[in-house]
Amino acid sequence: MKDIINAIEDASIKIKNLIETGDTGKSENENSTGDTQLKLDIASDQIIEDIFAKIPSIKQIVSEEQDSIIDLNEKGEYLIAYDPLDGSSLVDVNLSVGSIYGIYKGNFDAKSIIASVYVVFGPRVEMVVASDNCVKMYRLLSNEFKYIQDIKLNQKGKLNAPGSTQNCWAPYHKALIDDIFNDGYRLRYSGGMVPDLHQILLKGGGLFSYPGTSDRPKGKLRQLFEVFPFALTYEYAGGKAIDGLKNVLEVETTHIHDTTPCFFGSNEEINRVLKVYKENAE
Ligand code: AHM
Ligand code: MG
Repeated sequence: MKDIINAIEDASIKIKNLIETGDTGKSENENSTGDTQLKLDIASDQIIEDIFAKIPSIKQIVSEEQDSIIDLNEKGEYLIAYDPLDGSSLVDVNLSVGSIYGIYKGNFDAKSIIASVYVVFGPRVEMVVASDNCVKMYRLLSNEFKYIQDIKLNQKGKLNAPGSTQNCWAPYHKALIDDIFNDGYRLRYSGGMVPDLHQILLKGGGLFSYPGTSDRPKGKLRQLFEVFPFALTYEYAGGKAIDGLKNVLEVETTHIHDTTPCFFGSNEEINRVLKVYKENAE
């Protein structure tokens, strides 16, 4: 596993340079989800693939930016699903973005995730590794990632990050979000799930939601590349991640690009979501 973390560190230093100097324009291509790829998406995907291709312990990789799984080493132990540059459309307005990696053993599904890593590219570059039941944060200092702290969530937080388009929310979801604000929670939503979820983790707790909506009943966020890796991080930090009705790490994957509604947070906020969603389940 150490070789994979080292590879992610190397890729992140290259991606940091790409973000600082690269062209933020659109490419001619669409990815499997139908999003127009930015040149930055394609270039960061290539950086990661080239680096992972040299690691013998990696059996297969799959990227949010690719249509299918790439076989690397028959004898490799690990499968890695990654989103090379999540929130890439925020680079041109100079907001934070991130990379997300889910490390799986056996299959690309929730039951098989064993570790996850995300990297935030903001005013500072930070890497958060969830493995062996703990969450550790590192910071890029003089071109090396140095350990800074473990991350633990409180039982309850103060931040609310409600994703997607409000006019597509179910009425009970809107009522839930309104109630949370009426209890004094502060709005914190940048449109990049990496910095938004990182903020909730570091400020002790709160709620990030990306529900199923009238236009996207299964939400927007992708299971393998985005949701399962962060679900593991939140669980290991002492919080929870659900799809509304159950632990999101019980959601079945039928296709590598499947999406799911998702809620990440500290325990009190997640229990609140569960109560409302259970009362309103058909
Ligand atoms: P991307 O992978 O195309 O960058 O999309 C994922 C991003 C997440 O980072 C973020 O939470 C979400 O899309 C924001 O979507 P919305 O603007 O619908 O709230
Ligand atoms: Mg993404």
